[in-house]
Order: sequence, then C-alpha cells, then structure tokens
Amino acid sequence: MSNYKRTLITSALPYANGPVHIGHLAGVYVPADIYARYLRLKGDEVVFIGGSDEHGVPITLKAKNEGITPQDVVDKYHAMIKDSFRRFGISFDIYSRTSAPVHHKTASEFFRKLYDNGQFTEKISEQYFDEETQQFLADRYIVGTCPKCGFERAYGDQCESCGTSLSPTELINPRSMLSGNTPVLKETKHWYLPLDQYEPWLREWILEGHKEWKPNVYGQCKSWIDGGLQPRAVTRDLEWGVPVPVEGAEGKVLYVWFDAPIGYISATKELTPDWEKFWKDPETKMVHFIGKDNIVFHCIIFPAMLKAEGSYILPDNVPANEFLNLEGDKISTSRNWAVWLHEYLDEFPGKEDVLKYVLTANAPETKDNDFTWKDFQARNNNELVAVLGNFVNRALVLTNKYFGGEVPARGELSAYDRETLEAISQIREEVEKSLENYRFREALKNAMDLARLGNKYLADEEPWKVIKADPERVKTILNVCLQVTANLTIALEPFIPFSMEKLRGFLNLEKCAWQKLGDAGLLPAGHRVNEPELLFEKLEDAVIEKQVQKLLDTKKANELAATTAVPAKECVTFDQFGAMDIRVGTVLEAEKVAKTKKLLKLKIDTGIDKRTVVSGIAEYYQPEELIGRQVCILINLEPKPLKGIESQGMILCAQNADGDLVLVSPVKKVKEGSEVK
Ligand code: B3M
Ligand code: ZN
Repeated sequence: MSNYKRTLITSALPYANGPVHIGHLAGVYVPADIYARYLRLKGDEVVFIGGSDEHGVPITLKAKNEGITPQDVVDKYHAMIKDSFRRFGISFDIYSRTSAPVHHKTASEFFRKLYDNGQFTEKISEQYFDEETQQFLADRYIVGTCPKCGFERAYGDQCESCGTSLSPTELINPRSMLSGNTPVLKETKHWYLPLDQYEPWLREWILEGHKEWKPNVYGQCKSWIDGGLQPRAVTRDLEWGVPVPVEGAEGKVLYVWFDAPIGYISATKELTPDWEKFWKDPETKMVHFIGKDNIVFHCIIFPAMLKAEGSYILPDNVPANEFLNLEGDKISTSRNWAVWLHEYLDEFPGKEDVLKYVLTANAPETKDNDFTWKDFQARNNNELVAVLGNFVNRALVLTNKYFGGEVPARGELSAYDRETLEAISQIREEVEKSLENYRFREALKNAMDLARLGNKYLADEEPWKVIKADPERVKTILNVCLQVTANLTIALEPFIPFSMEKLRGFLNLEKCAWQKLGDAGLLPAGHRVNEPELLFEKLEDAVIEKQVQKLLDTKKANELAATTAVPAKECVTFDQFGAMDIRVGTVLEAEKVAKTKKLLKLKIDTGIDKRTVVSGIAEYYQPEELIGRQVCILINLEPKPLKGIESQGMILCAQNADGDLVLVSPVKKVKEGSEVK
C-alpha cells in the first residue's frame, strides 16, 4: 500500500481567540503527535505542521467584545496556545500563524493564480449593510429573531437556542451588532469557487477512491456530495484578513476558510526552502488531523482548491475525530465548560503524559466520548501506576537489589518465559497495524497489554520468594522482565514520550529505533541499569475533588447567569409602603433552633427594644458570624410562633436565583432604630 517516500502531517489551526482545551487535544493534536512521533521513530521523513488561525469573524468578534484590536487578540492567544503546546510536548516541526507575511503572500498568490486561470465565478448579490458604520455585515454581526423558535438573539448564520442554521435574510427584525440599527440590503460582488463543477471528480476521488477513510469521514463526504454541491463564496466584505488581490476589491478579504488551509502550505514554506517536495511530489503522503466539524473544509473545499490550482498533491487520509465531552456536557468556551490546557499544565506539573494517556485511551475516534475526572484518576491509578509503573519499578529495584544493577543472563527457559518473550516479538506488528490505520486507542491498548503481561509475569513468578532457594532462576525472571521493560520504552514512546525518556534513563538505554521493537535482547547481560524513581504517582481523591468542584462552581455560575428576574408585582400605594415599619437593628445573640436545619434564633437590638426573631438563614450563616452585625428588620409584622418560639418580626434578605439567602445590611453603620424607607 505504501509507496510513499515521506509524510506531511497537518493539524487543524486553532482560532487564536481563546486558549486550547482537552477537546482540541483529544480530537486533533494528541493523535497527530502520536503519529508524527511514531513515523520519526521509524526513521521516516516527516514534517508535522501546526499554527494559529488568526483571521475570520471569531477573532474580530472577540476583539470587539474586549474593546481591543484583532491584532491584540491574536498576539495574545497565539503566544498562549503556542506556549501550552510546547509545554505539553506536541512535537510540531513548526507552529506558525496566518498573520505571518509569508502566509499573506502565499494565500494571496494562490487566489490570484485561480483568478487568472478563470477558476472563479463572479456574482453580485444583496447583503446586509450598516449605513452608520458604512460596512457590510458578516453573518455573525447580525442578530435578530429566529424564524423557527422566536429566540431574539439569533445570529445571521445560526440560532444558538434551537440550533437551526440560518441565512441573515431569514432573521426577523435584523439588527447590526455594530450600531444596533436595522441594516439595509446592498449589492456587493464576490468570487465563488464553483464546487458544483467538481462534483463528478470528488465523487470519483473520495467515494470511489477512498473507501478506506473512517466511516464518519466518508459518510459526511457522501452526504455533502449526494446533497448537491453549490458554488461557494471565497471572499468577504471585511477588513481583517488577507486582502483580495484584485483591482476593485477594496474592503474585501479572502474568506477565512479559503486562507486558513493554505496556512499549512505557508508554514511548510516558513520551515524549509525545500517545501515543494512535501506539497507537490506524489510520493508524499499528506494526512490532515482535524475535528469532525472541519470535515467538509478538508475533504471537499480545500481539495477542490488544490485541484483547481493544479500543482499540489491531495490528502491521502483525513482521520477526523468525533467530539470529546466533559462530565456529560458539551465542551464550550463561552460557558467556560472545559479543562484548559494552560491551567492543567500549571495544576499538574510533570503530568503531561497522564493527560495524553487518558485522552488517547478514551479518544473519541468512532463516537463522541466523555472525559470525567474520575476516569482520569482511575486510569492514572489503575493503569499507569498499578500496572506500568509498578512493573518497571519492581523489575529495576530487584535487579539493583539482587545483582547490583547488572542485567543478569537468561538461563534455561520455562514455557511461561517463552510465552512472554514471544509476546515481545509480536508487539511491533500489532501496534504498527493500529497506528497505520489511525486507531490510536487500540494501538495504546496493545502497547499497554505488554506491560500488563510483564506485570502479571512478575507477580506470578514471585522472584522475591524464589531468590532464597534458586537465585539462578531469578536471573532468568529478571532478564525477561527487563527485556519487556526495554521494549516498552519503544512501544510507548509515541504516546507518553516524557515518561519513556525517564524510563530510558533508569535503564541506561539510548533511544531505540521503532524497528528494534520486538528484540528480546535489547539489554545484554552485564549491562548496568540505574536506581529507578517512581515513574507515575497516585492521584489522591482530594486532588480530583478539587477539579470536580471547579466544574460544579462553573455550572452554578452559568445557571445563575442564565436566570432572569421574576416578574414585577402589582403597584402599591405610598400609604401601603409606609405602613411597613422597617428598622436597622444589631444582632446581640444567635443560636441554632434545636431539631431544625434552617432556623436561627436571634436576639436583636432594634433601638426600641431587644426582641427575639426566628429566621430561616441557618444554612447560609453560622450563628457566631452574625453577632454584632447590623440587619434590616420589619418590626410591625404580626408575631408568629415558630417551633415554640415567638418570632417578633422579620429579617430582610435578598434571595439569589439559586435560592441562596443573603442578609440585607446598611453599607455603613447606622444607629439602631434608624428607619429604612
Ligand atoms: N480554525 C476552525 C476550528 O478551529 C479552524 C480550523 C482551521 S484548519 C485550516 O474549528
Ligand atoms: Zn431558533
């Protein structure tokens, strides 16, 4: 199958309008990184391309919301994203950005070539225009009422309440987000890529030629193609982006989805003067790692662009992943429902590999999956610590203890020894097959199975018991264990590289080529190993609970933000209001009312008298913290017995939308008995 000479790996360019989270990692960067590391270990020629997508409405909207320029936005997030990837160990050969001059030039020339060759159609259409700001409005700059569900803040391209995708002219009562005015329709000229003309070719190339693509990818392509492809506008009336390099196109830029994938080409150019062999030689295998929402752009639109240009290769595969959810809910930047990479790196220093491991073991390869902190803890404690870490640690500790750190020679082999050595010799084929087919979770499981086998072998053979009676036998056992360990440094290298580097340090072993995997003599007898440290640490409940609590707080904050105030009550007269006698008082005593959860008994100095009030605030305030506090009290409310205590008035509280009660107090101290009116 593979007569390719080299591989070009691209990973989707994240929008530089926010930090990256575990969804990005699991969907795109972790699998792409595994693949790149695997190929490099094999000695293949490979480039792994990444970069920030710095154009498009997501950037300009963020800038508008924060009152800064688009350049400020992309500078901030590009630096942040790049740094997080570096710390996490995503092994890009280059991490570039689409605001780079080389990209503007490359994208501009690409467009111009298609334009000169007559590959675009021109069309004049009516689009919304804001007369006050003198601008055409991108879809996301128009809000209005959704024609389907009546939601009043639907965007020009989608209603976020009911999910319907819309076009701006479908909105009822459209308003410009820039000025708030009603926009007018105005004619504007744009350039279109006539995708309809590429349909027969796409059908042939994908539906006939790439039946091996993942079912989710192939299926989406098929439904797009079967649904009938329409000409697609590749220019926009916007200021931020790559200017359209055509006379009479002032105030227009390339559509972000036209320029962004060209970013892969620009980044390769920035990386090496020899970039053309990666993009124009049919012996290069190009693979795009992306999330499922990007499939149409990478399988249909970008290939049609490359085909139109004529000198570029096409992707060999597009192993797009489904989505990762977080604790049962869709990851969302706007709702802050995410585990942010930069926060993880700060909160779990030295545990980059743990996250990589968990995201791979639970990768959303064939369906959406869920990340939970409990699963994260379980996989760390039960797999990385209890299996892998435990096994290699015991093998190394015992070798140091019994043989002064020298790898002992194998003697006569038992059937169990042979079986274990046999597993070593088979591991490469298994892991390789999964990796070559982009089944990364299966590949990781296969590699971990070798650790499981080693761990079981060691536990079954019990060298710590055998050592007294038969030290010769222990030599064989530990030799077998050490060969398994050495092989693990290769098999797991693409997945958990930081830990395998550490392990090679303990083994005193150089990094081995992938082809060495399966060799049961990686560590010759007499080779000296070092004293090991722990490879992984157990994660305690408290650490995990803290993360879960953080998410619960987010959920609560979101719920609160989404609530609306209860409707206003009917009018009262001044007399009715004046009839209520509200005073400021000071709490003198406070205690819980026995056998109740909610009630506190308070003694209040009202300035007129000292009276007892029973108040339902025990779940929100401790008695001690109330003493000396000023409160507002309705003193002419009819007395009422509560749990056998006569309550003489009512303490005023604000009730939060989530039900929490908060005492209302004067903002500075006033004399007891002061009227509240
Ligand atoms: N920035 C969209 C996204 O983050 C986009 C990917 C571009 S890849 C060329 O989903
Ligand atoms: Zn709607």
